[in-house]
Amino acid sequence: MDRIELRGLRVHGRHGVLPFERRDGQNFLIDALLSVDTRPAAATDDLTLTVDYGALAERLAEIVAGEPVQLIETLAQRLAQACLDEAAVRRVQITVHKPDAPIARPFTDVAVTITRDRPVPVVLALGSNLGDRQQQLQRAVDELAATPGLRVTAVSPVYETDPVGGPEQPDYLNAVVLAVASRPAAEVLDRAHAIEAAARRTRTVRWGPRTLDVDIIAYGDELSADPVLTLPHPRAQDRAFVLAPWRDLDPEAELPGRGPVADLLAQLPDQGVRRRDDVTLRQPA
Ligand code: A4P
Ligand code: MG
Repeated sequence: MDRIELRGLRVHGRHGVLPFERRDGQNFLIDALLSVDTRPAAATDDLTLTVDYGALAERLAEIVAGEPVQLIETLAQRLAQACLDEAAVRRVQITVHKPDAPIARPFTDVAVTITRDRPVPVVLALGSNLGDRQQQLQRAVDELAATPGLRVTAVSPVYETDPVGGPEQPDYLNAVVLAVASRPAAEVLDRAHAIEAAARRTRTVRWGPRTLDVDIIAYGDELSADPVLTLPHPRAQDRAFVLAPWRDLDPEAELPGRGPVADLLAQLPDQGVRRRDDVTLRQPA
């Protein structure tokens, strides 16, 4: 990811715990390091596709000069949020320096640095054809929802589906989960693997396919050919057991680089996917 760096933005503010800090104020120095994909802007020479650092500096200065807070941690969080409000910013690192802080010893600087990621919409597909299928899927939903940095926003209807590929095996239950991630795709994949591993540990019958499969169908509009994490999932467009529940949740959904989910689904032959309205998954609060 490319970076845009704004360093040493100096602004007078009144943040701090002590009364004289509120009364007299002091200078704060701000570093904002923005991760931005600058290629669309570079290809078109269009400022609106990147970050206008002049405008952003003004916005950050307003926050530093504005409502006083006690902690530079709080100030850093507000500044990070303002940077993420810029559509092109994927990740931001903010450092707030307070070189005149009330410290009773000679010192050169005191600072807080935080890193924040833009929340990214994620589509996950769940499948199970072994053991208590509904319970495996529910557990996967619960564990995804309990994952720090991942917020589950919707859980699809459940489909009973003919197996696609592989040896002869029982029918699957499949569902799709929509979430918002504030951590990188690779960490979401690690978590998906950990949830699969946990399900495998409770397996009672040692045969055939899977108690639980958790695939990442899409992570924002990211495209990746990496075999460890291919985005979008390389077989999603061929699979009614992924597209049908996803379409139920979001009729306008698009598979990045491949087009509208409803259109992709309409082009597929009948794959034997039956919606099971008698089987529902709970979305944890
Ligand atoms: N990997 C790469 N990209 C991704 C991604 N976007 N999401 C890598 C998840 N994993 C991804 O996956 C194999 C490797 O793919 C991993 O190391 C991962 O880093 P796996 O889950 O360990 O193995 P798998 O799922 O058995 O292999 P594969 O080829 O991914 O199988 P599929 O494609 O997931 O198919 N029929 C019905 N009706 N319903 C089903 O749910 N599922 C499968 C499994 C077959 N037929 C089915 C169903
Ligand atoms: Mg898989």
